[in-house]
Amino acid sequence: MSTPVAFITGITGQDGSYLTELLLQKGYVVHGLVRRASMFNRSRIDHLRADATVGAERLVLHYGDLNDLTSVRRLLRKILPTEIYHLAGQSHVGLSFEIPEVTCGENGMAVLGLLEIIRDLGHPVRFYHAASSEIFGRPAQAPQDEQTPFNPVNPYGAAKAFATQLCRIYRDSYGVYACSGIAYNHESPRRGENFVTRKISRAAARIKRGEQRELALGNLDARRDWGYAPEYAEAMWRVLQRDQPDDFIVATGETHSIEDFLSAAFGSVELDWRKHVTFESRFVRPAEAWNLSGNPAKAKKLLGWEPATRLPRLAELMVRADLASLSD
Ligand code: G4F
Repeated sequence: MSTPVAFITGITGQDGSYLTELLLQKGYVVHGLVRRASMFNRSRIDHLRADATVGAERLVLHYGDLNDLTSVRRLLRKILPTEIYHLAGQSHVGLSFEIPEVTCGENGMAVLGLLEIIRDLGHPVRFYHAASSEIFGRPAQAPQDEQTPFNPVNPYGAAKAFATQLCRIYRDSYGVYACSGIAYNHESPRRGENFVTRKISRAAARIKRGEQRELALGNLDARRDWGYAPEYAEAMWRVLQRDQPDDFIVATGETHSIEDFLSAAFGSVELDWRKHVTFESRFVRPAEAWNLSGNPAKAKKLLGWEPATRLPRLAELMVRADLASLSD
């Protein structure tokens, strides 16, 4: 069997880095798209680039941008990957209210552009689209499954809903192998510092070490279905290993409030979060999604995928990693 070749957009992000580790372990050659910036932002994959057992020919980075799909088309024609994982794009929901055009361009129109490239490629390739629970916004039913109607409440969710529907359309109309993994929140020590879980784990560690006193947050009543990111990277890979393309909910099925996460994180270092958390209105969004909890039954049945890590363990492992990085 020939060596599988993956192309990952968003390779330097949390999910991209875990997926790259997984695919390299499985013997893939991995090509990653990297956006040029004046500062390097590759810390999540530096350990892989430094790993002599991986080698420059098995992990190849290319400069490119979702706003320049002609260059992406050229790259894909040259690389001819067997699998494309599209993980890149503005991923902060709150920020999507501030920069809606960038958000919709990167999370919506870029997917359309990639589907068009794949349609013309003349080479069999499987496409994974990183969809989100935000497509459901304020759903009428909980938990949600693959049939739940879309009802996004922010520009990010609207762009993801548009892209998810386009994957279905290209699959049904042109036979493109395109799948959406409808992932609920997934966290890890590699999570960006402006997402609520990492903000909390970092603050708990810093407060414990005497480096911070307070943590300013927005809406504490919000509830989320939080899983562990490396397990979600495994689900992404499994989605593309089936003969027929399809969409899958990737979730734990359990929801918790921000207060629950605070209790677990601060409690793991014997701190009382109520003594440290303050409210800041700028972190409250113009509209909040609610009722988001995913039913992963289809992924369990057809992919053999099941989440293992949940709260409070998830919060504890994040705090422990932040404490360790503070003592480095
Ligand atoms: O951590 P968050 O910013 O994640 P959010 O908005 O749920 O989005 C994440 O998960 C989605 C999957 O369901 C992804 F599609 C998306 O790309 C991203 O990865 O916020 C979680 C909740 C929200 O309800 C927010 O209002 O936490 C609340 N929150 C309260 N205080 C805060 C804060 N969120 C942030 N980021 N910062 C706060 O200070």
